[in-house]
Amino acid sequence: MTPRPAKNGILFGIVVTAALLIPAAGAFAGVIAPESGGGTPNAEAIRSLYLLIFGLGCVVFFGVGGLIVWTLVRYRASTGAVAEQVRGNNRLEVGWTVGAALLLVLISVVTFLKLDQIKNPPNSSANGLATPQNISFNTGPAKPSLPPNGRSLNIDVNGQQYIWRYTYADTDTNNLNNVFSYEQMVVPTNTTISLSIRAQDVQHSWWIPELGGKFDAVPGYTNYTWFKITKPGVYDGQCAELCGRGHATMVASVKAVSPAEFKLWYAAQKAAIVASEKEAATARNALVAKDAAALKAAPKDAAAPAAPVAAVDGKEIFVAGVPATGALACGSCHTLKDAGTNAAVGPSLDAILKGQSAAMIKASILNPNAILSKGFAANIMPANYGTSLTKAQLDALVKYVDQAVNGK
Ligand code: HEC
Ligand SMILES: [Cu+2]
Repeated sequence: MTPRPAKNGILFGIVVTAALLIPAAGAFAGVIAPESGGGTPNAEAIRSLYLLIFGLGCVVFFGVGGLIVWTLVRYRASTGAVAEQVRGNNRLEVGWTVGAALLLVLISVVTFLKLDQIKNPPNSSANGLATPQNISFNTGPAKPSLPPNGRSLNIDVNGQQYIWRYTYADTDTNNLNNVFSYEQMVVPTNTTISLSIRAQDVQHSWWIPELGGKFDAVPGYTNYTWFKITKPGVYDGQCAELCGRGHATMVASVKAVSPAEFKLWYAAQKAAIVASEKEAATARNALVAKDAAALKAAPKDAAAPAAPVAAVDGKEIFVAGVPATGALACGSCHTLKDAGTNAAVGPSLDAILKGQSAAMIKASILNPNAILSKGFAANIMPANYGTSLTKAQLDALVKYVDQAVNGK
C-alpha cells in the first residue's frame, strides 16, 4: 500500500487548527451568538432569540444544501445521457413558498414576544436594593423606559476621551456632591439599573456584551438602557465607537455585588467626596484670608492713596480674573480690544456692548443666562460673579468694560 500524503496533510491541518482554537476560546465568546451571563433578562432574551433564528437558519441551510447534494449523487448520469425534460412542479413550488412564509411568521411572532423583555425593564426583586422613586438624570428629549413601579437605580454614564465616568443619582438637586466612579461601575444585584448615556466630547459607545446591547454615547443627547443582574461578578466591556487614539484602552466594567456590599461601597465613596470637598473649602478659605490680610497690611505704610477700593483694577480682573475666589478671567472667553484679549468662546464685547448702559453690563455679568447672545449656548459663562467678586471689584470691572467699549 502506498502512503496517502494528501489525507495526512488534511488531518495535520485539522489538529493544528484545533490546537490553536482551544486556548483562543475566550476570544471567540460571542462569535456564534451574542453573549449573556449576568442573568439580565434583556441580554438573555437577545441571545435566545438569536439562537432560535440561527437554528432555523441551520435547518434551512442544511436541508436545502443536503437535498442538492443528495440529488446530485442520486440522479447522476454518465456522459452522453439525455436529461429528462421537467417543467415546473406545483406541489413543490407552493410548498417552498408557504414554508418560507411560515418561517418568517414564526420569527416575527417570537421576536414580538421577546421584545417586551428586551426593551422594558422589570421591577427590582425583593432582595434587591430599595431605590427611591423617580430619581434620575433624565435630561434628554427621549424618555427612559423605567420599570412598572418607576423605581430604579439611575446612573449617568458619561463617555469622555478616553474613560467612562459614572455618576449615581441621589435625592438632592446638587449634582456636584453625587457619588461617582471611573472605569468600573459598582451595582447591586437583583436591582433594576437604568443608565442615562451621554458623551462629553466625541461619540463613544457603551458596550458590556454580557449585559445586553450597545448604546451610542452622543454629545448633546441622552440615550437610555438598563440591566438587572442576578449573578454577582465582574462584566467587562469596551468603548465600541472609534473615538480617537486612546480608544483601544477605553475599557469599562460592571461589578455586581450584593445590595449590602453595595451600600458599604456607596457610603465609602460618599465619605471620600465629602472629605475632599471639606479639604478644598479649607484651602480656599485660607487663601482668601491670606489675601485679605495682605490687602489690609499694604496701604497703611505708604502715603499713597489709602482706600483698598482704589486699588481694585477693573482691567486686571478682566484679563486675569480672581483665582483665589474662582472668578474666571473674562478675557479667557471674550474679545475686548482695549484689554488685548481675542478669545471667542463668548461674543466679542466690543461688538455687543456698543451703546449699552453700565447697568445692563452689570446685569449681564451677574445673570448671564437672563439674555442669551444669538448663537451662543447658556451655562457656559460662569454665573458666580455675584459671589466670586466683591462689590468694589464688580463695580470697577463694569466701569472698566463700559469705558473700554463706549469711550470716555
Ligand atoms: C467661560 C467663558 C466665559 C467667561 C469666563 C465669561 N463669559 Fe461672558 N459670555 C460667555 C458666553 C458663552 C456668552 C454668551 C451666552 C450668554 O449670553 O450667556 C457670554 C455673554 C456675555 C455678555 C452678554 C450677555 C448677554 O446677556 O447677552 C456679556 C456682557 C459678558 N458675557 C461679559 C462677561 C464679563 C464682563 C466677564 C467677566 C466677569 C465674562 N463675560 C466672563 C462666556 C464667558
Ligand atoms: Cu470612546
